[in-house]
Formats: sequence, structure tokens, C-alpha cells
Amino acid sequence: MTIQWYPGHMTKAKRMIEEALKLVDGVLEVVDARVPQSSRNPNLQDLTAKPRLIVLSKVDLADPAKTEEWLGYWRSQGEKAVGVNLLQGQGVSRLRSLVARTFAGTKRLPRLMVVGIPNVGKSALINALTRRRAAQVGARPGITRGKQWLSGEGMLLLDSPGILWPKFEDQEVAKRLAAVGSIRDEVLDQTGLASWLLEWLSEYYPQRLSERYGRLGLGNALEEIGRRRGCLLSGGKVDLNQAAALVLKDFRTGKLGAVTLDLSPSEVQGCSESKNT
Ligand SMILES: Nc1nc2c(ncn2[C@@H]2O[C@H](COP(=O)(O)OP(=O)(O)OP(=O)(O)O)[C@@H](O)[C@H]2O)c(=O)[nH]1
Ligand SMILES: [Mg+2]
Repeated sequence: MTIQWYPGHMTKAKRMIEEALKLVDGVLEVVDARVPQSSRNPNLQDLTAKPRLIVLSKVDLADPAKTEEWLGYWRSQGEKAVGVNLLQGQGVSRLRSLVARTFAGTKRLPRLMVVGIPNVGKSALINALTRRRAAQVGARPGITRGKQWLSGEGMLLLDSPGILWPKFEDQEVAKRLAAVGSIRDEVLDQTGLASWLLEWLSEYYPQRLSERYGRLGLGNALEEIGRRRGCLLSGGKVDLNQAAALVLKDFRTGKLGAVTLDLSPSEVQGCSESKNT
């Protein structure tokens, strides 16, 4: 299974972002807390030297200890970083004050572009900051296409389409991004991805798996889950596609617990070097 997804609209979006970056005072880089390292687009980091704040979204779905470690690590590197749960508005006022402090010297209302890979919550963040529902949000990658300035109490915000980079050299990164829903499901081998995820979870979070699906034997976990959950084809064979969709949905909606797929800085050596390329 090789994962690749860099459709034409991303090339266009990247150009649009490059142009818009000239007009802004800073960038809010939205990063998914379940993949704090893998979801940072190396292209975006090269694009601008303007002030940047890292917004770690979906902390409700991530391992809290790892979230704290990542935030602490970035701050120790001189970055500004805040964790948020946009479904409940947690962390949003902290982010607001951080923006106010960071751009206190800017004479006009600071103009910030919200950037990040697909499906990390860029539009949800804009809605939280503007207290409106002007930006379209959806549980699939590739929702935002155009660009639009919105005013958000003390700042002007520009939404942008999620973009990836042309080639995943590290396929582990690609699988993690696919697992959290940042890569279009239609381009994925879902049964391969679900089997990989189950194997990963059985190594790092085994009790979460057994809490959800019961104890799994040494055989094919996906098949066993499919059988237990009644994902069957006529004739009684397990429908692996249906079982895979069920496992991925459970993971993405947090039913397999709060899980972080990337190792934390202390677990990884040389983590200041981007692993995304
Ligand atoms: N659990 C949880 N879900 C969130 C959070 N933030 C956003 N979401 C959900 O994540 C999904 C994607 O949100 P969007 O705001 O559309 O993401 P986006 O980054 O704008 O995506 P594209 O426009 O497709 O690039 C939606 O289903 C949101 O409800 C969060 O903090 N926690
Ligand atoms: Mg969007």
C-alpha cells in the first residue's frame, strides 16, 4: 500500500497561499494533536518568515500526556503554541490573548491566515474565533476551496484550503495522516490502513482495543472484529471493507480513546528535524 494524494486543487491552493502570505501579518498553523509531528506541512514552514502560532487542535482526541509534551517542546524551541478543543471552545480565549500579545505592535488589526493540512480544523477554528459559522466545516478532507476574510474580535482571519505535499517519503507519516482523516478515503486501501492501525494500537494502546472490541486472538484482528460486529457478506464471510470502515470511524470519532499516533519528543531522537520529508 503506497499512499499519495496531491490533487490539482492543492497545487492551486499552494499558489494562492503563497500570494496571500504577502498580505498577512502572521500565520495560525493548525496541527492535529493526534499527529503533532506528522501533520506539520514542511512546505508551509518554508513559505514564510512571518510570525507563526501553532494551534494544536482536537486535544480531546489525543493522549493528554503527549499533548503536554509537544506543547512544552515547541515552547522550549521558541515557538508559540496553544492546544484547543474546538468542539467545546477550550483554549480559544488563551489563543486570543496570545494573538493580542504577539501582534501588540501591529498598527492595524492583525491579518492572520489560517493554514494547515486538510481536515485539521482550520475552518472550525475560524468559526470559534469569529463566533460565527461563516466558514464551512466538515468531517472530510478538502472542504474549504476558496478564500475569504472574516473578522474575529481583534483580528482579521483568512481561511485556506488544506494542503499536503507532493510526495510522502515516509509512508508511516502517510498512514498516520490517513488514519486521522487528512487524506481522502477514496484514494486509500482502507482494509490495509485499518489493519495497520489495529496492529499499531495493539502495540501502544492494547487495552483500548480490548475495551472496544473484546480480547482479540492472534489471528486476523480485522476479520475477528468484523465477525463480532456482524459485518458479514451473504454466505457468512466477513465483509472486510465494512469492518475497516467501522474501525476507522471508531478511531476518528474517539471511540478507541484519546490516542496520539506520533511519538513524543522524548521518545524520538533528533525530533527537531522534520520527519515529513
Ligand atoms: N473532536 C474534535 N473535532 C474537531 C475539532 N476541531 C475540528 N473538529 C472537526 O474536524 C472536522 C474538520 O474540521 P474543518 O474545520 O472542516 O477542517 P479544515 O481544516 O477546515 O478542513 P479542510 O477545509 O478540508 O482542509 C470537522 O468534523 C470538525 O467538527 C476539535 O478540536 N475536536
Ligand atoms: Mg476548511
